[in-house]
Amino acid sequence: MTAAITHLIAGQWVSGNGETVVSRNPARPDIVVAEGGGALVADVDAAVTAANEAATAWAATPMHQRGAVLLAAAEIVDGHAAAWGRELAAEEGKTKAEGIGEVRRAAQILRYYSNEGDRQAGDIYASPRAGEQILVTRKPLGVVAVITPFNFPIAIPAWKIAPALVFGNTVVWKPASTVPLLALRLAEALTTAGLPAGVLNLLVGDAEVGDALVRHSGIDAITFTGSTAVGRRIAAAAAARGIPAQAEMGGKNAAVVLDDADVDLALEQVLLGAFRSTGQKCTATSRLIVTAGIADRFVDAVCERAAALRVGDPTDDATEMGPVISSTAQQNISAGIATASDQGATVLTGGAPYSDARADGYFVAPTVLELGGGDADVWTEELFGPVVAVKRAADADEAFALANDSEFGLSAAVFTQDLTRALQAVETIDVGVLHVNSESAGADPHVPFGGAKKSGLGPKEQGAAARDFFTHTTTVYLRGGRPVA
Ligand code: UN1
Repeated sequence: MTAAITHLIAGQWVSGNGETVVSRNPARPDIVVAEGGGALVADVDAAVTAANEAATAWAATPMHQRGAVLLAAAEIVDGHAAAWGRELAAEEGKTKAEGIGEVRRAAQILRYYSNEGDRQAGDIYASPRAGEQILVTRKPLGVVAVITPFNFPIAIPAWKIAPALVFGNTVVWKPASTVPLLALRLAEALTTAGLPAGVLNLLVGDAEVGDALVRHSGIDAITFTGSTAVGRRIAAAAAARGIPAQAEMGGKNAAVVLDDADVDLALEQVLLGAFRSTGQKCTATSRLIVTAGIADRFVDAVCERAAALRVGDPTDDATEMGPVISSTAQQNISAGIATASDQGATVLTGGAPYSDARADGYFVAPTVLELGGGDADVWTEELFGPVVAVKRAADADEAFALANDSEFGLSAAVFTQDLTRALQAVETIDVGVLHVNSESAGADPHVPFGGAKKSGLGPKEQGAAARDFFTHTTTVYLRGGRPVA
């Protein structure tokens, strides 16, 4: 059944008068998951106005009370994990098990931030002057524009919206227009949980709506996850207006497998990192670096397992990898593979389109490419699909140097049983998230998430780092009067 796309403005669910937005099942594009009129630029104004009107009362609501709304929403989200996880798989294309896992993860994130009232709210410093203390208090920024990508349709929105709200901000949210259904589910959960009107506004629309939102003078901060090109434009627009922006962007994440690795573990984790979510994670493993002693054995095994992955309809229980999000994505990834071949890469497995029933969906086969010494775009540019580029290294030092051979620095994985090498990786690999003996993707809500180098702009996300972005500080020089004699 096709769901109707509506928008949430000032506590009202309204239909849109913009161009029709159609969300299709990427495994079976003839199936329309959700459809409805998109938002118009005029709706952006209404939503930002509503968020501004709601801001003062929400900021004045005790943090514990704001957290209680998030906790109630977490219960609703958890209670719908099976149903919404299936919808997520049908709308986005990751497997049902991953979809259910993601919905549960969104609930976990909401629950984590629901407890923010129980955590430290600021700092206190000694004063050089008698009778004085110096406090650093935290205040909300105001209205936050939240712009989220397709690949985690409920978890990434939760990890931006939950901290924005608990720290007392109001929100205007524009999700990727390819995943409106899951956006509606999260917004419904929050309103049913008791969020006051105007505190969260949801607009489903195209890039023009996103542009109008980031340029609106009523917005006080922008948080974005998505492509590097768009992230930089958003950060530039924010800088021009003098408002803070947080942009979480691309990755070209390496898995480094050293000769002494636990091979079975490394194999399992590299496969998960590369092909879960069809490789559509900014933290996915898209480069594999293997040292000479095990390279032949390991690369063969990766290819064998990749070729054996069951690729199909993500709502089928047996499926291990679903399609990519859209026909455009499918074409870009296929073009990337073709360019790699032209530049001298050898396709070890995958690479070719499906000619069976899957030809109707946006499927890309799990693909492993081996690179020689020359330059190859597939080594440097994010393809955002199930494609891994392999390079061999003579030894661990060269392997770590290759891991750093990227403009990006989001995440990396290192597989070794040698503590000294693991510590060397911690010291030398320049990334925001490093996994030792686990896949390059994955993030817990209570610790910072974000990239080094060109992967991110602005403060990191999650955990205590989220507070740095979603609040500003007031330093209070607190002195009493003269004691009454
Ligand atoms: C994860 O690795 O589980 O867009 C989360 C992304 C990241 C989130 C990754 N911002 O893929």
